Amino acid sequence: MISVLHLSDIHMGSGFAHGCLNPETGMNTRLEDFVATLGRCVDRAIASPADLVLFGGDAFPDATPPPLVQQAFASQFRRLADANIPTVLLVGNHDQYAQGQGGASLCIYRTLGVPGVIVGDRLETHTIQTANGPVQVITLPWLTPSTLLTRPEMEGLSMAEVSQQLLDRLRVALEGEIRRLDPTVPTILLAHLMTDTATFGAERFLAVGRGFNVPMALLARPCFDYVALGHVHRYQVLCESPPVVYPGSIERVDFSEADEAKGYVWATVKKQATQVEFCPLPVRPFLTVTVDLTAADEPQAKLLRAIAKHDLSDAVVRLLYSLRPDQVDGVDNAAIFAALATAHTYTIHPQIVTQKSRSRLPELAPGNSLDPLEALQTYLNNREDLAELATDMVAAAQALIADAPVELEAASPQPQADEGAPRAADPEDEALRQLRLL
Ligand SMILES: [Mn+2]
Repeated sequence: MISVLHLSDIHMGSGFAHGCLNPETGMNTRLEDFVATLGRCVDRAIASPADLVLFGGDAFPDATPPPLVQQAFASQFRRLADANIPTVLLVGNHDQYAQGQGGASLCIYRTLGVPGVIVGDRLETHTIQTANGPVQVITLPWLTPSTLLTRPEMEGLSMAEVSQQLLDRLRVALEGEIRRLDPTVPTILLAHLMTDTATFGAERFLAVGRGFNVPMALLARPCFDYVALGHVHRYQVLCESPPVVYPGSIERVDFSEADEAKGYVWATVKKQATQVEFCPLPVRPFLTVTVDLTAADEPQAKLLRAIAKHDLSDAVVRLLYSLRPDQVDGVDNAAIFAALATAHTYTIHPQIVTQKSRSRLPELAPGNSLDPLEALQTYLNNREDLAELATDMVAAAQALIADAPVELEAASPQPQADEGAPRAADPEDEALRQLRLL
């Protein structure tokens, strides 16, 4: 029986907008959160101890983390090396350069020859000697079309055809690894991918349209005693036998993960009899307070009451409230700031509700849901001045949605209260400016 600590999607260095500067350390508090949480995983691996640590990929937001972040990450994994706990670092999509081969942010550990650290940047089987016997780990990093196909091979193919070709090649390559396995030794598949049955999380916003789905039939096979996955940020068990598990991200990357438990998986790996346990980590709460003031006689009092209902201490808070233009004078920002003061950090997002914006585009009201292209088309139908550009805009949007290497993370997913240049003539902006939030 081999004890395995399986964690994934660390994304260290992301979400700085949700933190603040710690004056004592000079570091962003969210970086400190991520380091502390990773530290708790390493503490457990050393204390129990684990025979093996598997990291499922996505160490940083991109392949070129700043030295401070790289160092914070390395100093935690160094503790595993010092404790003689073998560790496999798998390369996820965020760890790869958008162009070219190799050079992933994690390859430095192989270059330096860190004892006991294996970098999984290609499909390969590693036989690892642990304190409780040998284990075989097949590493399957994030695949892009260029990993398995040359440019001439892809020419003229649709995205669906490229995905099919990729899957065919993956199937053959994986079969080759499986045939060389020693059937008497427990085997783990460690892979960074999206399966066809996973529930989506924030990862789909972080990397749009670059991947393809791997069918569960390719993963949930008796030759594997445990399938350790990375990429999806929400913890989930996709198959019981063998266990196929996403441990999820270890910290909340953004508000879309507000309600998810965060943690790692402790697996006791045995031939045909692996047991898994999810171990939650105490991570910082993300809290959204939503208030509709449009029908309130005393908007300020209602707003403060709504805030008071929540325990804000140490939380990353966002306050969303809607009000009519004539209520703007009834809101005192200083009192709101004071009411939010116990939060770790907060952002305020007032929305002015006017008859004009309601009647203008009823199709885009909050109650309706349209896919992005329909929403764009609806918008364009209402903008005669953009008629000449409309076809190009729709085509560009289709291209973006289908295949563009667009990293949405650079753009803040939540509009910040102090963001954006005010447009002079808009009465809504004028009202917002009165709230001193533009
Ligand atoms: Mn990923």
